[in-house]
Amino acid sequence: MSLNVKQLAAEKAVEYVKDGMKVGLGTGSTAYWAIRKLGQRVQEGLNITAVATSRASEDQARELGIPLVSFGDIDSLDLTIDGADELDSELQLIKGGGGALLREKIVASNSGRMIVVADESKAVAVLGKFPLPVEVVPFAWEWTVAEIAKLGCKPELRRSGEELYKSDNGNYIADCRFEAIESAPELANALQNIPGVVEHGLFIGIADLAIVGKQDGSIEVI
Ligand code: ABF
Repeated sequence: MSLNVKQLAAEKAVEYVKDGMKVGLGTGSTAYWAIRKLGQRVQEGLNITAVATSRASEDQARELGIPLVSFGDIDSLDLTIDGADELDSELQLIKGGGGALLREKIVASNSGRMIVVADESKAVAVLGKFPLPVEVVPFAWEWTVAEIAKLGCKPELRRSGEELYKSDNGNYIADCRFEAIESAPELANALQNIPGVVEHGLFIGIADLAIVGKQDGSIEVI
């Protein structure tokens, strides 16, 4: 049976959670294992409060008895643990494959620390093979997507069966294939300047640590 490297990385990250912390819960199949482990620690007596980055993570946390608070109750978080679609050696990330990039960025940006949990397939030399998710408002999305394409990618609007996919915030997601992103900060800046772009999945200067699980059972900390 192959090793569950996502679980390996996620459970290591949960060791950073201490009593009394306010914790951001990520989204995706790696963050799932972190939430599961946190739930176990809460049942053993760990005292934390949490906010979630998606409805799915919120539901999982609630089922496990992790105390959830609303954003108005706290002004920041101590630590967020979340997955990524790609990460490089400078801790620049592509996120949003799960569609929760906007909420994930708000939560991570308001955290004292962000720990990324991933398996080794996510660690790359150059970002961009994974199509960069860009959240756009439905109004005039065709024009917004045409502007994004001018930055050198092939955007495709994400679908969910027959329908266009809608994020938890009611927006569309354009998955933008760049192949190789030479300067993530420049691209981030250009995307932010396009009206209609709500947020993009480049996380720059946000992550503090990445815990990468490997198939040989080891863990790399970046
Ligand atoms: C979220 O889940 C994302 O931003 C990213 O898209 C995804 C990673 O998922 P997984 O851990 O399932 O590969 O964290």
